Amino acid sequence: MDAQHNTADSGDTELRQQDAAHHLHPFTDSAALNRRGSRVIDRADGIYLWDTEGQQLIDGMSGLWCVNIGYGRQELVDAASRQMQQLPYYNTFFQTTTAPATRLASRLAELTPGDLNHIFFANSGSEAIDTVIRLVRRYWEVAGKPWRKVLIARHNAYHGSTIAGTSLGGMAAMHKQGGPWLPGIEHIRQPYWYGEGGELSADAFAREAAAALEAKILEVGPDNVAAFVGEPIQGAGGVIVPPPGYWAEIQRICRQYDILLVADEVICGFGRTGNWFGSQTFGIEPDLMSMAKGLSSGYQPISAVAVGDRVANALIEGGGEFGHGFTYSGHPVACAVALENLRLLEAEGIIDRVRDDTGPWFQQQLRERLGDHPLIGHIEGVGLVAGMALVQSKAPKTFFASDLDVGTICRDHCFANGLVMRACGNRMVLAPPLIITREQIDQLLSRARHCLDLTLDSLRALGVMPD
Ligand code: PXG
Repeated sequence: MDAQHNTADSGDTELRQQDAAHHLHPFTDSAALNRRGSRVIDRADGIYLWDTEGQQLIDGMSGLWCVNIGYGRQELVDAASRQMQQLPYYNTFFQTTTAPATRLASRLAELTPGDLNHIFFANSGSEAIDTVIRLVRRYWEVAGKPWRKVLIARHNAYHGSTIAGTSLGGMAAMHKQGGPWLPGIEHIRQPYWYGEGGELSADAFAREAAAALEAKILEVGPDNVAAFVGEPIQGAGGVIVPPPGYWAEIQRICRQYDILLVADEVICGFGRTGNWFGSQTFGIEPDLMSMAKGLSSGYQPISAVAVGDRVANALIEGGGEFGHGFTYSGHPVACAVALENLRLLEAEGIIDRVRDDTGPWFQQQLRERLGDHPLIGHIEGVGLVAGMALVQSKAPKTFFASDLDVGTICRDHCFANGLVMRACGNRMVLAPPLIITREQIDQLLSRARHCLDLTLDSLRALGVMPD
């Protein structure tokens, strides 16, 4: 697991030394990384990556859930280059705008569901989440209920890693480092049926998991709650797909208590689930929506918050100056690239194909080809995103002890054998670029099956699985 990369005669030795000496990586145990040396990713095309040692990898994670359109699109390079030549930067603070920022706001207003007609730009998903918190609290001040401050989110949710994003997210490991966290944030249980549903049917569990929201609202006091925030599918939490009925019930409860509903679409947005947004897949109409990643397919850092008429009009008509924004809000190069990305996603029918063809094929093949593997307890997913629970035994359902790091063992086999598949605890997740073909899905799943076999061998060698 901790094998050195073959650095002996590679030209990367110096790069690895510099990396170990000077580069602090995100979400990384630097000591462990530096013992082993970074893998240097060098180039990419379509769904494939190559490292500097010449190994080809299928990128089963679209980078970090973001390269929806795949690598190597010259159109996006050209859009950036044109914009950089014409106007590399101007801000949107001083009663100014740029054509790409305004056009992108207008396009997003068209694409987003319901009356999400107003767009605030930022640069990352975390900043979009900070913006959501500032917007909803400001909204209630302007609406004459400044005591409505509390945001409710879920355990095992991921909403970024700024102070606000970490506070709102429900990642226990993150909360253990560097608090105190933002006050006025509450968490409820996640809708993880396979892991936490016990003997309940999916329907009954959906009702019970949603009822936790109502219970929390009553505990906090309905008039103190500003908003509920949730990912349509929890991505970094391991691809937790809520059982049918959950989201409808969450929306009903929010409406009943007049609580703003926020969908964090940073992963689900831009085709991942077979519609433009996960909210459409789950039939909800949020009051606000955060988005990033697939907005530019990762070719530029950009994020946005779509704001519905109710909140936006209150702020526009009664809010005066909103004291929030970033130097690069609406960066013209990022907006130009995002516009071109959205144009291509639509013009090439990429999202329709995920909904009607490659998404269903991926889901069906996953179950058919991996479902019977001794390590796979359960597979859940929609479109081109899926999560698989690794289990010690299927019946009775027995999860691995978390300190075994079974997910990491599997991930390392994948990396060594030409596949990027991410581990979230003891769940393996896949979210390949949306341009993946049926043949490439077959190739991906063959590699995944092989790596699961290698993981089983490793676990047998450790005496954790029977021979
Ligand atoms: N919301 C959601 C739903 C996300 O998935 C963010 C907000 C924050 O976005 P930024 O751009 O600030 O990273 C995310 C990001 C992983 C992983 O390993 C997931 C994310 C980021 C980094 C790693 O699964 N999601």
